Amino acid sequence: MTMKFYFGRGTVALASLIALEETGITYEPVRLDMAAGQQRSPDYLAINPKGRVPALVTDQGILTETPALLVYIAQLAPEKKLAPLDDAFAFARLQSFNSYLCSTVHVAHAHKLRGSRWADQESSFEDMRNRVAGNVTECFSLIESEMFIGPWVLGDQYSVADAYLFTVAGWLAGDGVDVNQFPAIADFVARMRARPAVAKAVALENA
Ligand SMILES: N[C@@H](CCC(=O)N[C@@H](CS)C(=O)NCC(=O)O)C(=O)O
Repeated sequence: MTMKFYFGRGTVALASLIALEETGITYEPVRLDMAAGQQRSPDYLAINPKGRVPALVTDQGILTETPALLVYIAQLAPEKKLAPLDDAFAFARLQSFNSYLCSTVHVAHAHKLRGSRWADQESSFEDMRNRVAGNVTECFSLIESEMFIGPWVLGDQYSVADAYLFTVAGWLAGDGVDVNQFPAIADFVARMRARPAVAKAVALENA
């Protein structure tokens, strides 16, 4: 069975889309119209009851959550070395990095447009929006100074964590944060754009 990958424009699903393109595996990309709320349609909720992207439909079942998808995709093509599969410590570092993006950086960013997840009053949304640039800056300062080894996230070996960092870094401008205050990340983003798999994934997002 050909895997189906559900994604939306401008979402975290770009990370898994890049990873899929890096593997060269055959899959069917399905783009949802997020602005029209297609992620909450009954048809899609039957695939992912969370009403979010990404979702990957495999012959064993459906996978959601970016950190899980990324290591799964890496393991589908071990010869591409998209994760340090035979080094327990390095693999844990990959998971640590991806978990930080998922549970802290993405959540900090989501306070800009998705305040209704946490509060009801318009004044609360404004309060949350006002914290986004500062919180995201704090996260990226830590990534730049402590977590990112270079030239890639884990050092010399390119991995799925790079696809994830590239995706989340793509939200900086919209969050009111200038990527150029993080020189290593700005250089990383430019090098990522030059990768054919990244260009293909970005084109699929915008097609
Ligand atoms: N923890 C999930 C988060 C997925 C998520 O929040 N996706 C957003 C797009 S970036 C979404 O589908 N939002 C749709 C909505 O909230 O209606 C992951 O990392 O995959």
